[in-house]
Amino acid sequence: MTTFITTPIFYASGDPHTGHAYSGIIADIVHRFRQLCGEETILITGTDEHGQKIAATAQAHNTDVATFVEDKAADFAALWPQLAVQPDVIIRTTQTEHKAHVSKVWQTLAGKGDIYPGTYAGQYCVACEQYYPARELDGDCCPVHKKPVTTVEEASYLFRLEHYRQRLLDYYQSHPSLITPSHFQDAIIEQLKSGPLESLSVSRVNNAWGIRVPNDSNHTIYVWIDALFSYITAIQLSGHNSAAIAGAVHVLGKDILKFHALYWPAFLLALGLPLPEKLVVHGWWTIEGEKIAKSNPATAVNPGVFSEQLTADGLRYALVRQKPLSRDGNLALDELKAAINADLANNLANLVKRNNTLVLKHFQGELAATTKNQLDDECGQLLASCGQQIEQVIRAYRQYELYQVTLTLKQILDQLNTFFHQRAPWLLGKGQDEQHVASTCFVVSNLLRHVALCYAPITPQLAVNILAEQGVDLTTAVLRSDIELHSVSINGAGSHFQRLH
Ligand code: ME8
Repeated sequence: MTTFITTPIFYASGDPHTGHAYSGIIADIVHRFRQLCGEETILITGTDEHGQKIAATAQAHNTDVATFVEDKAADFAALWPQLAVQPDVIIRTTQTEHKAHVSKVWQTLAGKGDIYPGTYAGQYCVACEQYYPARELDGDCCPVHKKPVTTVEEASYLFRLEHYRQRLLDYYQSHPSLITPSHFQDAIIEQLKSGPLESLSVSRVNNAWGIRVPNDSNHTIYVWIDALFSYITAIQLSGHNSAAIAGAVHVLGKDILKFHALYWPAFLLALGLPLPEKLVVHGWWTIEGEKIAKSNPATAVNPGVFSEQLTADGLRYALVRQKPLSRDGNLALDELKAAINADLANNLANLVKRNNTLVLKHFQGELAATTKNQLDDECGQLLASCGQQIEQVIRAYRQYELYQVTLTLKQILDQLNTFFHQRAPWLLGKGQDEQHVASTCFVVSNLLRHVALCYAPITPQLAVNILAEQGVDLTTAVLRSDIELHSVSINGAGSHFQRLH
């Protein structure tokens, strides 16, 4: 079965920032990990290009809205290569195929009576493109943007969310790890248990920039219906049918949990479609304590700038190394640099270079295969302990615990460095015999090959370079949890990661 890893589709109302980059990087890491395990995955990202907010922003820039979203979509598309994020499908909600798909979805839902005409009155935040119940407001302000909401009462089509409440509850209760981390799932279950769900307003009368409601051109379809179904449009564009949504892993920020955990599965149930495999929910990055947001220019640094300063590998690594996925974290450049220098430059790249230099110098790059039984006890112990830790790394990847992945990889490298120093293979002929040195470098080389594979989803370029020196092609390599001991053939000893200043 194909797995579809998705990022949120980002509003084409501003420049990409590091919060967007983070979602893209997480999704790309999951995608690369699964591919490395031999699974078939497709990475989907895109831009959310309709709605009142985008039309107003384009107007404020004195730009025609179609041109405005075209430019923003191009900015997002240009960002991904700078971050080594490799999407297979970039979906735009202004695409013809998508608009036709959403109209069809609407007709099906309206035909079943799940969508019906009515009126809606409530407190609306234009920046979020959503109504807020009074209990979620911060005074009279939106809890996300901290800006006053507007009271809106207007004709609207409504979606009968309550009709699906029990089925949603049953589904979540019988699939306890659908949302990770689990406390987000607990919160959704509580909300589903707490009483009837209000019907959801799913059209707007005062917004011309959107997909028209079929047979009622006064209304446009609510941007969130439009946006969520882009996941399925993208699946269709990749040659699969809508039911393949069952294999979706949605990566998203906690700000948009409700849309993905309540509305999205309700729409899917209404259409008789299966529900996604997983929601991976992450926390927010702040800069000097302020949430990174396009509405706050001081925080909205282009992630391409960070990538230039830290390298794409460095930025990717630091973002997953600095905090557990679901927590919020503060982005401080000097802290990121310190972690990158300690872990990637010193602990990993430096060890690779020292080991490879010795193998080239003393063994012409070649070390014959040896079985575990032929190795001394110290080597055996190291292999056993690193083997267990590599299993932990793979398990953590599978559970989307990328922070744990980096911690365990760091522990492995600490062990490898300690082993290398204690065995002092550079003292060949000065106290260390050839057998001792050969087995030291043999074990270290083999473990570094596994370690580089484990790093590959996070730091792809660094992994490619390290593996190339062992003659391994990352595109055909498969990550397995058991340690295989191969003969070693080293063809270089480059400096793969320069310290950052
Ligand atoms: O919500 N830290 O788009 P959006 C971490 N179009 N991640 C952040 C972040 C931060 N400070 N700020 C934003 C939308 N993000 C809708 C989505 S999906 C069908 C429609 C990330 O441009 C995070 O993933 O406002 C968040 O959920 C997303 O960007 C919001 O992007």
